[in-house]
Amino acid sequence: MKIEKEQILSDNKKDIGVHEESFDFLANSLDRKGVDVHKVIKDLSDFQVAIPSWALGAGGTRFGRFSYYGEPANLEQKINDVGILHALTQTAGAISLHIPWDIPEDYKAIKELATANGLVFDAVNSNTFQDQKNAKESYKFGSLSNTSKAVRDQAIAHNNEVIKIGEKLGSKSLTVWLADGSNFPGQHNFQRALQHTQDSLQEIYATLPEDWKLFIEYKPYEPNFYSTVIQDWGTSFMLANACGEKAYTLVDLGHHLPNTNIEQIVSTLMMQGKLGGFHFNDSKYGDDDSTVGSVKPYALFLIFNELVYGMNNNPQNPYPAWMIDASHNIKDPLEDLIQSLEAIQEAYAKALLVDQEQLKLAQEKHDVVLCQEILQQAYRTDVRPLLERARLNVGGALHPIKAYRSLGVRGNLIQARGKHSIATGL
Ligand SMILES: [Mn+2]
Repeated sequence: MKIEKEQILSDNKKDIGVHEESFDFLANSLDRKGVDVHKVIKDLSDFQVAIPSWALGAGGTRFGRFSYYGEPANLEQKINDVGILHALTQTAGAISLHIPWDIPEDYKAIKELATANGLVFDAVNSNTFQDQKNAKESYKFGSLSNTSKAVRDQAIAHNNEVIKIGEKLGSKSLTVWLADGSNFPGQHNFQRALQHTQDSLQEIYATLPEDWKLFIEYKPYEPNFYSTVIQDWGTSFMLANACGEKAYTLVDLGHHLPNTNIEQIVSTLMMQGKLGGFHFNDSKYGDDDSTVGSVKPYALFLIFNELVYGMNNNPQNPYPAWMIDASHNIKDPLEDLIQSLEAIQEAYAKALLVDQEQLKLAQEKHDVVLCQEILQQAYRTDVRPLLERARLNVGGALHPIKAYRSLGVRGNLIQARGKHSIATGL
């Protein structure tokens, strides 16, 4: 199924009057405050978030998995699904492939399909957290950190293979997330596990093409419950530095213990020029894969405030690679992703409204009350008309969820693919 521009245009007509009224009201009031509304809208239109190839089917837990029906059964269908998201939101202009779940068979055809859907290939993701069919060695006790050289070599070779696949697609970065860790005290010699990981990452880094980046994720626990080898941003940062200037830390919102000050981590990494990638999701307890902005929207805004500050003030930090990293257990994955994209844009728009000059003055005067007022003034602004206008300007839907439903997308997908197609992935 492909959504045509005309379908979106005609769907938009129903709500255009209400949009124009609310947009004019907001634009006038922002204009009076000295906000360059056109610049904000342009920034919103330019902001593109990659969709991972594993997020398009229903996810599950160790207790079960419930299909959502009409799931994409192959890479072509996954690209089509991201194309649908992009057509509606004009914000999902990239796809991030997971290897080996989504190895293309015909590279030329896959690239053409992506281009036809307005998509580029973002970071490729390796997988050394599961054993693959016919694999000689097992990752049960770790991959890049394993005490066995044969296991480490197999994991390094896999990452090198992923880079080669990414090169053929036009990707420019490799994301490494390791499940490596220990379940019980005494199981690991922490120093040896970390040293092996560093040596292995350096070997992978050595084969990285000149114009590529290596992103290193961290996570405090899960699937191992006593220790994780790359447990926090400091460890990731240290490993990135040990690899070289093309290696960066990747922040995944779900990979922190409750109440961690993620905005401060973002700020520190950007100051050091080492924030390479960013994975969006939301959580209450841990890596819950909740819809972005559904639990802690104010925290998301504070994080975006630091991202915007860093993008404006830290030329030493490259433009980060953005991706949604969540699995969807009970919602229609496409609707969940639309909600996430909307929440990301909303937090970004609000962060763009923060009066940085006034905030700096208030900070220098130690006017703590005014500092909070300035942040919350931006946060409390209903920016949705700006998002609508940003989408409208580039052919997207005024209200993506509404359009998705009125165009009967899921029904069409079920009709085309059948009820019981299942996507590869989590
Ligand atoms: Mn992630």
